[in-house]
Amino acid sequence: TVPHKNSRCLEYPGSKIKRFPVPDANVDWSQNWPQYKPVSHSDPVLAKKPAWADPDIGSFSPNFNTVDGAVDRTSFEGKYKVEKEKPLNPRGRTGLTGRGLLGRWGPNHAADPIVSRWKVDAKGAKIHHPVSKRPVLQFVSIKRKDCGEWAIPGGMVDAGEQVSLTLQREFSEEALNSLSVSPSEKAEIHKRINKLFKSPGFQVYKGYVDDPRNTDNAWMETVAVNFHDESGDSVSELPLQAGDDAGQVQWVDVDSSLALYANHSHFLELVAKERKAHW
Ligand code: RP5
Ligand code: MG
Ligand code: MG
Repeated sequence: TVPHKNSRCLEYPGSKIKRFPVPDANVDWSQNWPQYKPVSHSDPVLAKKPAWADPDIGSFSPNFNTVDGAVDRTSFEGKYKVEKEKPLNPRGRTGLTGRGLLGRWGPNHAADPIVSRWKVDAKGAKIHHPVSKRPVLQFVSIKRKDCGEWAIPGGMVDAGEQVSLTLQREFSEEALNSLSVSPSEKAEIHKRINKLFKSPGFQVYKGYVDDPRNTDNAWMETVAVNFHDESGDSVSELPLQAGDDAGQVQWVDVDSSLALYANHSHFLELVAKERKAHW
């Protein structure tokens, strides 16, 4: 695997803090590197002890590598190491210790719903890409409020929550924030969304996310699932409306030139391959 990159971004998100620079060759923990002096950082929001976050280590010693009460502390990457009571990022050094903006020590589990449809012309015929000659997929993308980057409308799995519910809940919160619609329209939206998310979907990816918030002791992991509206008459017709941590929402053409948050474009590449779509 390629060494994580966003997890080594110089300036830590939401702060002016600079990570200790980690060259590609020194990412892996197995590389002995006595000069490594990572910066310690926990966002001030964690000091307020929000419900979604762990307490500080010292007063608190969670059961790592297990499902610890309602909190899943297992990693899709296998068993991670715990050193001096702190879990170690399975993909290696990030130049920063502590939790930064993340709530959990170790893996922070998220879910990414990739809702797709075929791009069609006015007559409803699939549009093929002039170069690849393949049909073009579109997916529901949101513009994140925190960094302004376009992304999949994903979010954190709440303690004890089923991932299938997180997928539907986050999509509804971020892309279908139906504030201004009538109760009957709301019911119709609900019906279509329920139906789409009850379909099995295609599990695109399960594992580490190269997220800029990652640290040596806390990192993002996700389950990305594709829900596809093949005939284009279900969710495709719903009015999108940005909500929660999304500033904007729209259908975006799936293409290899997409610059998306974290490693989300990799997930879309896998969707395009699976559906034999343009990439
Ligand atoms: C990414 O952060 C995941 O892939 C998911 O899209 C997202 C979850 O975090 P929030 O959107 O809740 O900030 O790593
Ligand atoms: Mg959210
Ligand atoms: Mg989100």
